[in-house]
Amino acid sequence: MAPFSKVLVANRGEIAIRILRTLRELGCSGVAVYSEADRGALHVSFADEAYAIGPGLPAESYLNAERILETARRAGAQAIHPGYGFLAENAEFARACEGAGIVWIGPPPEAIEAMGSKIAARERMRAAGVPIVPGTTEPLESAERLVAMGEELGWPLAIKASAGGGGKGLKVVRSPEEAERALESARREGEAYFADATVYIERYLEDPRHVEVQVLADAHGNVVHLGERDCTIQRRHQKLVEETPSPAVDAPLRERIGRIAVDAARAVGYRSAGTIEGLLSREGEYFFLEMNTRIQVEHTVTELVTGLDLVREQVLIAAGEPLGFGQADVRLSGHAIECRINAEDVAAGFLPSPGTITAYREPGGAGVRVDSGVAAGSEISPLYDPMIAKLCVHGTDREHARRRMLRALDEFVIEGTPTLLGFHRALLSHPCFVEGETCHGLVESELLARRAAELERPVGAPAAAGPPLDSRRKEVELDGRRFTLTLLEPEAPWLELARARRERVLRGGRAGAAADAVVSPMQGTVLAVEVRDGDGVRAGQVVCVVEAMKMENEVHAHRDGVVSGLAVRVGEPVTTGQVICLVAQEPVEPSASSSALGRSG
Ligand code: MV4
Repeated sequence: MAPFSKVLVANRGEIAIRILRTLRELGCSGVAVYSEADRGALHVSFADEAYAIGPGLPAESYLNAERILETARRAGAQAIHPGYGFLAENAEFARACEGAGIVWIGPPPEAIEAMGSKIAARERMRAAGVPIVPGTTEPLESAERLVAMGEELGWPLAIKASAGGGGKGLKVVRSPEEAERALESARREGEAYFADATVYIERYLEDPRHVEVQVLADAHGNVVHLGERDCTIQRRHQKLVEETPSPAVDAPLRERIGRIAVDAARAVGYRSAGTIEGLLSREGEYFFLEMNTRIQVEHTVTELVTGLDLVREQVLIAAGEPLGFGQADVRLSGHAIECRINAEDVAAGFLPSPGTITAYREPGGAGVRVDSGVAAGSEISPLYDPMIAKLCVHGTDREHARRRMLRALDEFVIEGTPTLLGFHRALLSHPCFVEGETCHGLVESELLARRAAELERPVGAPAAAGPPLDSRRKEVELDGRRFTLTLLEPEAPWLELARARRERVLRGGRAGAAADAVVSPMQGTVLAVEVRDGDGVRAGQVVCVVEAMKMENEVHAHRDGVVSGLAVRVGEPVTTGQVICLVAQEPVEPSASSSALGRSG
């Protein structure tokens, strides 16, 4: 018997498809919804029925609670699965579903709320005996209090937004001098993104691992954990690679953090699939960070080592069924790794690069799983997350899985937009990853970006250096044996011009001033301007703060000098490559060199 006759999936892309697949296996009819921009999207054709939820801003369609509920009623759906993002952690929507007699395939709204405020969640966990990172469990009111906490706990400290999560709004404060400015910035960010300037303090742990524990809880008081996922490899709090088991967790530690996760879930009366996020310090201490009250992007690696279908478990739990197994039945087998294949340009600082996928072929074979929402001809829209696919592999041990991932990355063909395929090839073959270290700093490094660019090219194509050559590959048979030839021909003359123009744009567009120009590395809005014309600045000093992708990004002076031509104001938009100001190196007389920059302090 199917647990529900019909279920609406309030999401798009790979996760909508992933949920629709499970619904099909369960014998439930699957209903898709789609925005105007997603009329031709793949998830629509995976469903038994599909409904438009435009008009309105396409990005906001999947956030339109009323419209989605109305669609569920119209379609006769008995339940709604929210996937991740959008309405997944919206307690009000969960309540509205239940109020409308539609089953919410997710946790109780009270559990979402309890974990929504990070400060309240910390207090709740502390009271339940769950270890939290040392710091405050009430709002931070002043820079003086921050300085006092630094004296008590030791520097550095972390300031975090109570309404945030996933590291959004995290500021590191390394000394009392930085307190005021960091607090101001953290508050501004909290206000801008969550309409809540409430912040709190934690001791800042150096070089920690991000280790999270998957839990499942049913409506009958059964709670089990399914082991951990190591998500240490991230960039600007965006996870890039996840794996299980963690290279830093052995069986006794797994049992300990598993128990912590089960305690945390019980403390908020949890039900459904959820994740306890934590930090594992170099000394082996484990601290609760926050709980994700949803199915996560990286749940797939847990599925590979447990053999479970977590979405199936969510649906059955929502239908009131008890878990069909206990903790002792959970067997973790082998090692799984996930690489997120995003449409991002590593060379341009992981800039999202929407566009049309012109060619697409997924890898396959033993131990390979691809979850994707695209095919050849699909548009990667600038309105949504630029993730093209999740590439997961399963092997007998970590090294087996790593090599299998490298093989699968080589099989993956995606053309039309830059992707992270080259980045993952570079990262997974780096000794740091091979050794299972934290790789902090490596992800951002110029070295890896260069290596990634080399590995993005088709196999056999020349790297940089030498005269520009256009390469084309050709399959030939020579005396009955197959060869792949790489034809190296001079590139078309216009390509040189196009490249020169691109470089000019990147430098700020004004040839003479190019070396002086501080340019915006991204499109966004100016949140703060920290310098004035005539100011002396040091290399690395903050010139302005640009908000993009809901994150604050500091734009720094690239060298010592004096500011002129300041061309931005608070609240104004800036585009990628736009000149923010010039930092000219003044002719410095030998005797006056130490005072030439006097005003920068
Ligand atoms: C921290 C931290 C150090 N100390 N909190 C939080 C969410 C996650 N996305 C990053 N977070 C961090 N919180 C304290 N008190 C360092 C990070 C962090 C991090 C942690 C593990 C692995 C990679 C990381 C990358 C950046 C920041």
